[in-house]
Amino acid sequence: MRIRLYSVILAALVAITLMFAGIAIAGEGADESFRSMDVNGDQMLDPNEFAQGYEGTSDAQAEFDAADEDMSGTMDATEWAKYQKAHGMEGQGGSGMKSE
Ligand SMILES: [Ca+2]
Repeated sequence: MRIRLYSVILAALVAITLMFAGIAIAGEGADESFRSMDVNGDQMLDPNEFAQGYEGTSDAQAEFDAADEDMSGTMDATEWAKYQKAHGMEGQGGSGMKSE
């Protein structure tokens, strides 16, 4: 009986550990520039966060709206990655691999 209880607790601990590992991996997977712009750490860029990190010359809000493909009012890491790619910013300022 006692052994059975321990194995249940052990299984729960393993599940919790895996859950946190998954969260850590997801965080690491996000682009470094995205994470640095995501001031409040909610894994989304809002227009203010984007404007703060934006270094271009055109209107930041217009750029944000263009990048916000699903018009959700926030930019996720995928939309940010596409935006960077479209603007030749891929891997800039990050730890990405350089080709030669
Ligand atoms: Ca955010």
